[in-house]
Amino acid sequence: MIRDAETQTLLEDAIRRFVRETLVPREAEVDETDQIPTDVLAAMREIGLFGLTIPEAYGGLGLTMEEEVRVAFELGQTSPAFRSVIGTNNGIGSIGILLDGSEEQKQHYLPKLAAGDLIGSFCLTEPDSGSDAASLKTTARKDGDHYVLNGTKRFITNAPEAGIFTVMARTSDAKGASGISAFIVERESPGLSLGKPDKKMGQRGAHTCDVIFENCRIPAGQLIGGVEGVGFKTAMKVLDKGRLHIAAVAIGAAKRMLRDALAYAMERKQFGQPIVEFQLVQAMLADSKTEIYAAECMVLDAARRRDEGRDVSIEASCAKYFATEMCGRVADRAVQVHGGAGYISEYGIERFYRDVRLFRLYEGTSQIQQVIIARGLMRGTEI
Ligand code: COS
Repeated sequence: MIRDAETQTLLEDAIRRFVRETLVPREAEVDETDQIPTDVLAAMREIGLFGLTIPEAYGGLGLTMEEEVRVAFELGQTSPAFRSVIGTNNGIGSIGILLDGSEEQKQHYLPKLAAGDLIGSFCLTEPDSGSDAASLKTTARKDGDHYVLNGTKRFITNAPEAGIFTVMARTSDAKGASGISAFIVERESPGLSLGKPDKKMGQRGAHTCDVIFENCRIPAGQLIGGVEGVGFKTAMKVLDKGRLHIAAVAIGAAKRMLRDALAYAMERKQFGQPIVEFQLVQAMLADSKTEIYAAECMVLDAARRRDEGRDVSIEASCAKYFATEMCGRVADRAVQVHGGAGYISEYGIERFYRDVRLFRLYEGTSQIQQVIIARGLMRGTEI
């Protein structure tokens, strides 16, 4: 549904207030404890953050892509750990079901995901299959009216908290993408276990770990959409949308870091004046603003194209590539503007510097986005 402009503005204002009043004051605590406090999680549930993108028919807010990226510009302006906790339910943990699931699967799982009563997770990456996703080795063997899964999935976001997993696994000996199917696997399935939580560089409070399948039996009805062999395409469509979302979050984070750098530069005095008066500092601020603006225009354009029903695979990769690399440059400049203060935890900018590094890696590295864009050009994508 397309909200009227006034309702959308109210939603963005409410999220902006929630970010500034409720989330920002708890950022340092989340980084130190590696946990999102339960009262914050409850407040996120209360204002509907887990179901932003799930259609209203299934209990969510049903945001369009443009509305979603505008909300992500706001949510991005605090620790990405908060966004990550709701990220899978709004993104990679629900989109596969939404795009390719049967009506029964949607009705069974989406309302619980939208309410935040169930956490969804996405299992594509494996120890030997990262960028080359079609080389995955996890198998799902049909056994009567069940499938039996074997294999290990790696770096799975929100796995420690998840109640369901969208799992890509091989259902035939066909090589590459065509042998892959997608399943919904419940946490309590016999033969499913979790590895130890990963110790990450940043985004503490958002948890990842291995998901291990050892003769894990699931009912055959858990095959997404009831069709074998199309799971890789489901995963790619999920990532097309996810990449636009990550691009928008990276823009939010860049805005926050620029705002913090500007505030510091106006306050900090050297050589008898605020350092913001020095043109070399001004250049870092101006370059950051220019690049943020460019990325914002890209993401909004790609989001509008997707809302028109167009294929945005290439635009999503362009947006993710540019916005996340831009965010890395802004993070680096923000630390530079802070000088020594940028390197100690008190000012928070070193935490952002660590947190945003992940944007250039997950949901496809920058180099994978370049590959997708270049292949598109070779196939005739409009220049
Ligand atoms: N939407 C729909 N279908 C798509 C698609 C998309 N965006 N991208 C590819 N496909 C289809 C192709 O059309 C092809 O179908 P046909 O065999 O019917 O022609 C099939 O999927 C295989 O595509 P392709 O040959 O391009 O696959 P490759 O193995 O060459 O690799 C890349 C494709 C590199 C793009 C893929 O492996 C990838 O995205 N890797 C990164 C994975 C990633 O982001 N991991 C992050 C962790 S998950 S959070």
